Amino acid sequence: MELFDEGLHSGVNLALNVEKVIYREKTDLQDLMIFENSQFGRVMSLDGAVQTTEKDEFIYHEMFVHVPVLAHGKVSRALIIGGGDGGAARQLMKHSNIAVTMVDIDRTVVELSKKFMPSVSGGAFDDPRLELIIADGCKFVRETSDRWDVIIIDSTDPHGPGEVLYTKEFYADCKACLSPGGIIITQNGVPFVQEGELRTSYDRLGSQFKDVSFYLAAIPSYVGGVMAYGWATDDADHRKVSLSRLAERYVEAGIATDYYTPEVHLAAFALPLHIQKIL
Ligand code: AG3
Repeated sequence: MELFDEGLHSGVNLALNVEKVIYREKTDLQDLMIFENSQFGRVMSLDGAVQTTEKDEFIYHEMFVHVPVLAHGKVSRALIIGGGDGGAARQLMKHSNIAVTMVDIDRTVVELSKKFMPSVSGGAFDDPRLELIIADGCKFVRETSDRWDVIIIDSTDPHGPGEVLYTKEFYADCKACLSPGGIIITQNGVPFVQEGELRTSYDRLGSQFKDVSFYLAAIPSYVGGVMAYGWATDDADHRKVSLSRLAERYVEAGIATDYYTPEVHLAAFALPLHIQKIL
């Protein structure tokens, strides 16, 4: 049987059985593959790195979305940079009063996700509250004069095309697109194998925002242990939100989740010492 062999981190490879190739294409922008695996269901990879799997995407996307939205408490507009599979958009759509702008560079990812992994976006692309813009996210935030309460940077890792989405300049442009008290969340890799990336993001986000931190979740298809989400805002109160306040907001939002709970939300910000020492 063919093996998908991810060599994203030096010295470690993630091998997944390719039960069946569903789609494979090298676009102008990236090398894309969708295949079937008995543990993870359908798996989408870009440039040889797992991006999304049907079975564990709920963990990644619930924590990406509900943590900032419920910590903030008054989100009416959210911006997703990347996230072409529609997973983050689906989670945002669970909140009835949120309008979403999504900017992804590659229409192919959107179309293939809709076609071959429909549960990931779950109809989000057909929801009138979602505006999809196919463009370079970096250029978009530089040029827009719009404002959002939450910006979710759902990018690939900082190698190749995704690299610009980890620069100080990009974070500064994002900051200019935030409404007062807004929050930015980033995909910051797996600290155990991407220590340098955590440190760099901490410095770069820290140069722009008053309150910068990380929170953690284990995504089974991302090798190396827990993954870190970057958290950046000028309103330090969001991170200190109480459990009772979060629980109230969670019930009021009426969202169905399979990973997120208010308790998990607060616990995710507790950083093990070896991670604190990187910062
Ligand atoms: N965004 C995160 C990709 C991380 C890849 N890293 C890895 N395989 N360890 C993917 C987009 C999901 N919406």
